[in-house]
Amino acid sequence: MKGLRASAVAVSALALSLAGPALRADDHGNKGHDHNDKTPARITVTFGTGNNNAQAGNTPNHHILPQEFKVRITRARKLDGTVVVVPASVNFIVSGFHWVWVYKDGVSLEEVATNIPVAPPPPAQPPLFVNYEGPLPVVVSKVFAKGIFPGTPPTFADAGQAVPPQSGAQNRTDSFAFSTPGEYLVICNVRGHFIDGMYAWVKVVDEGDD
Ligand SMILES: [Cu+2]
Repeated sequence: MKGLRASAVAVSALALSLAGPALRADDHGNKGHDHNDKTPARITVTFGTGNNNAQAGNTPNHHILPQEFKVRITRARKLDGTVVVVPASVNFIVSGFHWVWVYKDGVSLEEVATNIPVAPPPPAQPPLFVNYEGPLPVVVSKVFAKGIFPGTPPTFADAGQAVPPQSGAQNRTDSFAFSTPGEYLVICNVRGHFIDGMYAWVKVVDEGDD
């Protein structure tokens, strides 16, 4: 009986070591999925630097911070012992009127930039959005995922005006999950914001890669 118990312990220790570093308890005693000392499993990204510092043109606000970052696909154990893949997670903190679009791995900044809709002669207004999904007609979209449309009815689009009365109604979190390694271009689909440099790169790696 005693011998049986010892071998059961040995087997479970072996199972743990086979499962790899993702399932080791970290310093806090958690079965950690986060490699805080290395590439994180999740990251918080500033998408627009707030609607409380409005200024002419607002160019300084039209940025994604950081502009390049790396996140990691991890593994976790379910209660029944099954090991599952946990996507790398990017949480965009969106401030004001912005629209997160993430392109598929392989889509370049140049491709999207050269497909910004052309502005008509004044006094006509330029298009509000970039809305590039690939050469027309689009059969398979080059967009990996889109965030919340900032003009969601009934009042979202006009609730976040930067001139008084200010409102935080448009401030939100858009969370994206990446299950496949690659390099993903993120833009703000608002045309003028993208022109101001509102884009970033997400590099997604799998456990063990760097
Ligand atoms: Cu924007």
